[in-house]
Amino acid sequence: MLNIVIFGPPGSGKGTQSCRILEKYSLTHISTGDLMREEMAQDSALGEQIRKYINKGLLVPDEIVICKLNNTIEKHTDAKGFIFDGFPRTINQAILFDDMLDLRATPIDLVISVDVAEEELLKRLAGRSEDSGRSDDKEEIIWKRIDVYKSQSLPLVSYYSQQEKLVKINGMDHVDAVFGKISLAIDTYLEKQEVLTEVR
Ligand code: B4P
Repeated sequence: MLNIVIFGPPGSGKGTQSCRILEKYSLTHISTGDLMREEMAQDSALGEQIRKYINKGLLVPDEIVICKLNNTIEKHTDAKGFIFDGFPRTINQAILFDDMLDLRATPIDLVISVDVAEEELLKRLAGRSEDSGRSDDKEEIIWKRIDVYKSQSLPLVSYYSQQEKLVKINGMDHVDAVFGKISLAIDTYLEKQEVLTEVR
């Protein structure tokens, strides 16, 4: 089982890189953003509740996100591992997630943190807004999402550094170059695990 978290501000390339990672390492992709958008698309009461947060650039309440995530993990009993895209996003989510994975004896292996400068984030998301149809890709909401990232999600960098799971990747390059750096980090981790298994 290989569990990878991909972490970063909105527009840092989490979704873009996740698609490549899952293909190369045969992982199951869980994007909490996609789970929220799927619920909104169903026009359910829960979807309406979620929409109120997303359209303001705010995080969806932890209990909603965690419930959706847990149900999705449970559907994939045959998964060789997961790429968690956009989750966790708060310290509280990270603590609950650690407990959840402890119960399954499948801890997080690596947290890949993708760093991108603010001007570049704005450029990318403004570019995406032209054809994504995403209600949260508007300039004023993008700013709010970046603020929320800084205040609520950024503390996760030290949370996972303390657990020695964090790898920082410069995401300012071309998509292929960023993926090359991420692959190197994952391969290095897997090689270390192999050596440790041989020694044991
Ligand atoms: P997400 O769906 O995670 O949205 P995101 O942060 O914008 O990332 P995304 O993966 O879509 O974009 P990417 O950086 O790949 O979350 C949306 C909302 O859902 C949140 O604001 C929140 O309200 C809610 N939510 C989700 N998870 C939650 C949680 N755990 N708790 C609470 N609420 C939660 O790409 C952006 C653009 O950049 C694309 O157009 C892409 O083509 C481009 N791009 C990517 N890499 C590039 C590169 N290297 N160079 C140039 N362009 C690049």
